[in-house]
Amino acid sequence: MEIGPKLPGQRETVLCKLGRTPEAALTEESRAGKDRQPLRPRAGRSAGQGSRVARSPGASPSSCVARPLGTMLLELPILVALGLLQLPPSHGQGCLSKRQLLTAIRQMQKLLSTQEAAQLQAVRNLKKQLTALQSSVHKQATHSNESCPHLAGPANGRRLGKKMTAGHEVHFLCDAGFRLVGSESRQCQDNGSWSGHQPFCKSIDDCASQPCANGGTCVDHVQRYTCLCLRGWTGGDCRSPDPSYWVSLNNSSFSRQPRCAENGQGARQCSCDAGFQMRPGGLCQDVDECQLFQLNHQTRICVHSCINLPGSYRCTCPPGYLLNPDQNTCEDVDECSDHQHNCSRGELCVNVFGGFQCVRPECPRPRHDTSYMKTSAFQCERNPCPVGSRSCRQSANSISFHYLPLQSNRTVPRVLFKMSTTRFLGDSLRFAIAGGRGLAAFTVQRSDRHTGELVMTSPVPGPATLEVELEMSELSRKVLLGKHIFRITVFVSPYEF
Ligand SMILES: [Ca+2]
Ligand SMILES: [Ca+2]
Repeated sequence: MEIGPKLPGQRETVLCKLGRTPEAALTEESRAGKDRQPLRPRAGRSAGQGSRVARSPGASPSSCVARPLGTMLLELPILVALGLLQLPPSHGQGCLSKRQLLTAIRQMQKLLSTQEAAQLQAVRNLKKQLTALQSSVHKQATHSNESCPHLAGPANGRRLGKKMTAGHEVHFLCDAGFRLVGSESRQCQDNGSWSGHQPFCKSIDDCASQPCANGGTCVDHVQRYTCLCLRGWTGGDCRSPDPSYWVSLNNSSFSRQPRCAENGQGARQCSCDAGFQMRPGGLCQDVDECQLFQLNHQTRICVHSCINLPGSYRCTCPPGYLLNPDQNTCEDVDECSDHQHNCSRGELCVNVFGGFQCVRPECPRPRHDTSYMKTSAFQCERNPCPVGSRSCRQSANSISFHYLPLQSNRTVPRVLFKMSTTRFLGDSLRFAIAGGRGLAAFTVQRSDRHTGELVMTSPVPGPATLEVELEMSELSRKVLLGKHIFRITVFVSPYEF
C-alpha cells in the first residue's frame, strides 16, 4: 500500500522512543492491518479492474463508478494521519507514555477498519454496476439482431425449435425408416443467415445388408424389404429350397463344364467347382451329398430331410420347426408365445414339439356331496364337505393339470414328473397311478420320503397322446388325511426332435 504525504514534526516526536521513523511505523502498521484483514488487497484489485473498464472506449458508465473509489484510496493515508493528530497532548518530555501510545494505535486500527469497510462497500457497488452494465450491453446486442428467414422441416421429418432470431438453434429429425442427410441443427447467426445446410430425410435402405440369399432380388420398402426368390427357393430370405423343384430337375442341371486352363508347357488342366467332381467324359457332375451321407444313420447330415442341390445340399425341417443356424438341426416354433395359435377363448395354448395343443382343464362335475371349484388355470380345489359325508371326505382335496411335450422315442428310463406337498401334516405319503391311457409305458417310484416320480420305462413312438392320473395320499397312523390328484397329459411329437 502506498504511504501518504509526510506529516508535521509532531509525528516524529510521538514515535521517537520506539526508535522508528513515523513512515516505518506507519508502513508496519499498514502491513499489520493488511495481514489481519485480507479483504483489502482484493478491494485494490477490483479498483484496478474498474480503472481498466473506465479507460476502454464506449464504456462511460463504469468510469463514473471507478472514480470515487480511486479517490477514497488516495484519501486513506490522510485520514490515518488525521488520527495521529488527534492523539492526546504529550507530558513532560514531549514523548507519549506507553498507554497513550496503545490508545493511539487502537484509534489508528479503528480508523483503518472503518476505511476498510468503506472500501469493501465501494467495491461491492462497483461490481454491481459492472454486472448491470454487462447485462445491458448483452440485451442491446440481442435486440439489435435481425430474424433469420423461415426454415421448414424436411419431408418425412420435422423441425424442432420455433425461434428464428439470432443466437437461436433449430434441430431436425427424420421419421422412422429415414435417416437425416445434412446439418442436424442450424443456428440463426448475427448477420441474419442460418449456419449449416438444409438437411433432407433419406429412406433407409433395408436391402443394404443383402438379406436375400440364393440369388434372390431385394425390394426395399419403408422399414422393410421383400425378396423375389429364384426358382427352387422360398421363404422370406429365399433360404428354403423348394423340394418339388430340385427333385424334378433332370440330371443335366447337376452337371457343368469344367474350368480349363493351359499351363506353360501347353498342357491343358481342367478342374470342377466346389461340390462337383470330374466324371468320365470330362464333365463335372454334382456330388449328391444326401445320397452319400443322409441314408446312413451314422453319417446323417440332416436331422430331418436333405435336398441335393447343384454344388451343395440343404437340410429342411417339417412344418412347426425352423432350421437352426447350424443348418442341419431343427428347432420347434413356440406358437403359444409367438401368438401363432388358434386356440379359442377359454382354452389354453400348450406348446409341443412340432406344433401346439389347445387345452381346457375342467374340474369334475358335482357328484353326490362332492364339488370342486377352479382356483387357478390349472388347479381345482374341493369345496367344504357337508357334515357326516364320508364319500366327500375320501375324494381328492385338489386336482391339478399338467401338460408335458415329449419327442418321439425318447431314451428310457426317464423321469417325466415329480410330485410332493408343501403342507405335510401326516406321517407318510403314498404315491400311485390311479388311472389313465397308455399306462404300460409308465411307473411311479419314490425318490425320497416326501417325493414321488412318474417314470417312463419304455420308449413311446409319436405321434401319441398319453394320459396318467397320479394320486398322492397323505396318511397319519394309516388314516387318510387328504388326497391330491395330478392329471398328466403327455404329447409325443412325430419326430425325434
Ligand atoms: Ca449336391
Ligand atoms: Ca411348437
